[in-house]
Amino acid sequence: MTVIILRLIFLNGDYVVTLNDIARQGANGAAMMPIIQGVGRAAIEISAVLRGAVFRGALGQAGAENVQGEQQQKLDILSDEIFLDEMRSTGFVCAVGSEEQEELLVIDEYSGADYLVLVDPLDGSSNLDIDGPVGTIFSVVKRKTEKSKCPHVSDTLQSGQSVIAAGYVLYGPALMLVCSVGAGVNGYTYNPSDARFELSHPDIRIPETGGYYSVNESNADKWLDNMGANLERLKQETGLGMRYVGAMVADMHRTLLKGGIFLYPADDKNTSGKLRLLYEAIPMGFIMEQAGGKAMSRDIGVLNIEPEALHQRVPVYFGSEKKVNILLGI
Ligand code: P6P
Repeated sequence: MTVIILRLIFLNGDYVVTLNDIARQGANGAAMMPIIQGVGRAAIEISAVLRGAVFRGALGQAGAENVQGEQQQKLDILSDEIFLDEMRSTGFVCAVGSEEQEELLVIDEYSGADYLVLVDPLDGSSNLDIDGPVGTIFSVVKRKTEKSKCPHVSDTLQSGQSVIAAGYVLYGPALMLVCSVGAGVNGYTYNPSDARFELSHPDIRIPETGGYYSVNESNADKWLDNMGANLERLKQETGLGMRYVGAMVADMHRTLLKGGIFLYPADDKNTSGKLRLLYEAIPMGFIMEQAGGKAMSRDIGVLNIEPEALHQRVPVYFGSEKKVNILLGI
């Protein structure tokens, strides 16, 4: 209490809520706060690298493919390294499963720690060359293997029901960190004058009305699961406008704040969908449901899918419950 009083004195009476407040949220806040603080440090470092990238020739492709068969951007690799380093610095993470790494990355110095983090370090990185928004997506699960044993990829194969914390960083005009430890969703914006994240969007709830539908409609003629007809029904019944950035974090953040629906259906090229279950669909689905929305994948809640592989892909339909139900005809 003394610390708070001192702050009130020195910050002309305004008590500022920072990421430290997470320690008071729900049953898992105290355990998750150090890890989310680590995500915040990584976000600040990655943001600085992105803003100076053009001057250091760091934009563009790295000349290698990731396990997804996608061209890696130089900044994908650098962001992955920064994120891993900050997870190591927390002392609470034993391993990281990353979009940019084929295998699970064990943090040797902390292989006995309790938690694993799944991450897409730089989501939507194809937007970088046009100075578009990109993001980092993460989720945290507790290990299943004994602490005396080496963490194993099977530790990551847990459904969204086992997620302890999840969230995303949005590198936009402002630097934002939106996260949940299972007690609702809060948005924090980096305040450069105080050099820290401060609560800017308390208790985010997806609006039931309004918003947009957000999908890459150029794939419509290839969609599976009758999604072409389903989307036409949604458009007819709701009259929603369309917005699409091509970076999941930006499209989902707009859906969360303005309402509507984000979808990436399976198609005859990506018959299981394009987005990755463990470090895109589950964390973003967790956030969507914590914000009062609905997160489906075909006919099952995305948080109920039992993962079978680290880089498994799934179709996603995430948004306000009413819009998801209209899309799926339920
Ligand atoms: P498309 C970015 O590459 C990503 O993984 C997501 O961030 C985004 O939602 C999706 O792919 C965009 O895919 O095929 O529309 O470019």
